[in-house]
Amino acid sequence: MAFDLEMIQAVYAGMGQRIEAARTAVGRPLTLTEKILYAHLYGGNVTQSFERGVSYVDFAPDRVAMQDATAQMALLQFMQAGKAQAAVPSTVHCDHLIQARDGANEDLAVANDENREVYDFLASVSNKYGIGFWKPGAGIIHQVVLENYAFPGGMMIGTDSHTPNAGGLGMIAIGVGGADAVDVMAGMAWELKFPKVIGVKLTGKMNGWTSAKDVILRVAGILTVKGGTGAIVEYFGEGANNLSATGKGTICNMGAEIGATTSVFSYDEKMGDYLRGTSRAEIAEAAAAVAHHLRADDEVYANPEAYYDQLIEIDLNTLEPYVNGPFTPDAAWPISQFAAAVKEHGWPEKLEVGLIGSCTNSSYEDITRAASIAEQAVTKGLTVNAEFTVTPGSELVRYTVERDGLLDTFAQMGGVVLANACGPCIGQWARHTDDPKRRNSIITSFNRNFAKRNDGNPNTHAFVASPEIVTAFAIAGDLTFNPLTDTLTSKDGQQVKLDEPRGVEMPPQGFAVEDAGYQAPAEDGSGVQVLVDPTSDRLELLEPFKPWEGTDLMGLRLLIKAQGKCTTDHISMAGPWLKYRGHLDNISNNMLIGATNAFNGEANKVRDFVAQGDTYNTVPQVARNYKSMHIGTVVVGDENYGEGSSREHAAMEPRHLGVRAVIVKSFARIHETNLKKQGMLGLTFANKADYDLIEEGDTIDILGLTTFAPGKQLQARLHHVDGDTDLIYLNHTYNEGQIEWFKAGSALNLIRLKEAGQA
Ligand code: MIC
Ligand code: SF4
Repeated sequence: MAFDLEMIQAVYAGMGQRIEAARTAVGRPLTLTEKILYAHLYGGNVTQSFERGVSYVDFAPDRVAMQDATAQMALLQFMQAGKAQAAVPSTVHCDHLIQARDGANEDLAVANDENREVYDFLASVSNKYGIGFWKPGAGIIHQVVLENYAFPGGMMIGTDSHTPNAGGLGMIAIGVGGADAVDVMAGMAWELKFPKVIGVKLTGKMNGWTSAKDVILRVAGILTVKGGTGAIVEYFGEGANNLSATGKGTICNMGAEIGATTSVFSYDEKMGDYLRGTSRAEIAEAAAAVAHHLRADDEVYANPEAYYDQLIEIDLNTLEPYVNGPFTPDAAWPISQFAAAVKEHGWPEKLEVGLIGSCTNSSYEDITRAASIAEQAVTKGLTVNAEFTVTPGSELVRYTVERDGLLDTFAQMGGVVLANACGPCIGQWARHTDDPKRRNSIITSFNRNFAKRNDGNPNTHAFVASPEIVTAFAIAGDLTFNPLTDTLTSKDGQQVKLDEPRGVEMPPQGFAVEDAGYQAPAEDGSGVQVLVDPTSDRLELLEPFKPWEGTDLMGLRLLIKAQGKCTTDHISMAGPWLKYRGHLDNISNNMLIGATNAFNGEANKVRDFVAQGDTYNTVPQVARNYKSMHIGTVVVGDENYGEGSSREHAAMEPRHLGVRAVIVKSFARIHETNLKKQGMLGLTFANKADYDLIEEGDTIDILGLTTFAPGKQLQARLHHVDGDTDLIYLNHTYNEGQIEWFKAGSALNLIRLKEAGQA
């Protein structure tokens, strides 16, 4: 599992000169984001300055990480690229496919059995292409990356939207779709629009019940789910230096929920502590030696308004704990106002389950703080009124907290320890309930709370908070409880108050683990066979998508006009569907089944205009019907379409089922790129009000494609059922290279043509 010290030293050795060149090119002091980005230009030399929010830039990330649910598609694509080895250090992490039901050991055994074919596939592809493989049970990708691979000033991409977690160790870590990972593993440039930079200045020091999680819950309330789009969030100020590296990780992790490209902290002693504590003292030393490169220039901190595109200030002294939700992570309630909000909105007051852990909140510090509350359930003689689960982020953390007696503490309050995996966070939760449709409330220390995400029940109101707040709520079993001010009645009738949480950043006896779960790849993988059974329902080799036909697209059918929130969970649901992540045709049966049809307010019920008798059917079925008649389709959507996950299935499924264009009011970054990579048209209404012109039964022509060019609008002609037509204008963000992807049918088609010397 050895981290790559030489690679890291090489990054540091080149940094000074590149940053100096960047400062000259840009002509002003640099933010930390700019330093790291300019130090990672593809080709190395800094010869020009780039405009934030405008220039497309080629980067050379240091690493790639993939989790099992996205790695399947990423590696199926990589296998088509014709390379012998991954060009940069890369890892695969088996974390998403383990279903939480009875507890860690039982659930892991079931997962190993049920997913054997997929795990064997991932292990053998990894072995063949020089990719490190973390077995099921080793932990959640982002926690394992933080413990082993993240380093200050580095740059990585990961096929998961919470990859930014590594910003806690000062890394620019960006969530992408699998096709992007293929570029980097193939040794090609990875392209990103040079981001804007949002500064968040943290002053003061947290106290009492407030934790790092509350910083990001508050920021989410300020910026909303789309406020970070196209930007990197850079945290600084004395308050930042007081936060543990893992606390910083929590903040960066959940930056995904505001749409940020990533989030990052500058190097400080807390990062040094964490690196030393996780057996990487050499990196701490190397980083300390270049610490001036691992922070913004002094002028930036002295006058932040002048250098950041937007500035937010948060005073940690007065920051309250937050509870965010339900159904969206940016509905932020300070704890002092939460009970009133619960009453006012009529959310179910009884709390049924509290769930802690996940990639967001699994550190030693998190566990100790939560345990200090759990302990009081016993010492103060309290009844625990909700179910309680713990998902450790990694085997390293789990082993260590078990050794230190903390898991026992949770067990004593009735907690169930689940496998080191995503579990309930991604709907891998066989929730014990008598009625899967009941209105109910749960609270988690995870990051997302979209409808149906955890247990598939649209009536589950999921709230997000810190682990210690979740634990306190689980004891109370009541959402109107405020642990800071309210008392609970003990078993012997006393009114008792919970003491403030106490945490320990790093284990006093150090981390320990018996088997971390890592498998190194073969030195020479050329002889390794990767087998995919042609009859498998879990894995399917990919067929290249067809290139563009060279004409405008005439007579497309409107498949669905989606209304309101349409996240990747709505477009390609997770939970039970995760098992088809390596089989494009099978997983396509979940396409857009969660999206609300604007014409009838229902999910997964759209009109089929070519079926016998003009009927309604499910979205995938209607798409298949049009496809079988060679009729292309269009999906129309609302704001921030495709928010949430990096899963490229949300782009590949529509591509596979014949959707040609996705036209929306606005996109989330990763999803927009995923559409482009798969050869789709991802377009936005030039005039957002034109969304209202789209009528049920429309056929749509997409015009202007023969002169498709960067910055030049396309048009759509809408043919309504009553014979009327409308001509509307569509914006796009395709650059020259991306237009080539569209023409070739996908980015991968272009790579393949290039490998074969035909492009
Ligand atoms: C998520 O949190 O939504 C996931 C599941 O980790 C996804 C990745 C996936 O869909 O496989 C993400 O965040 O990118
Ligand atoms: Fe896993 Fe949840 Fe983290 Fe996504 S957010 S990586 S599903 S734990």
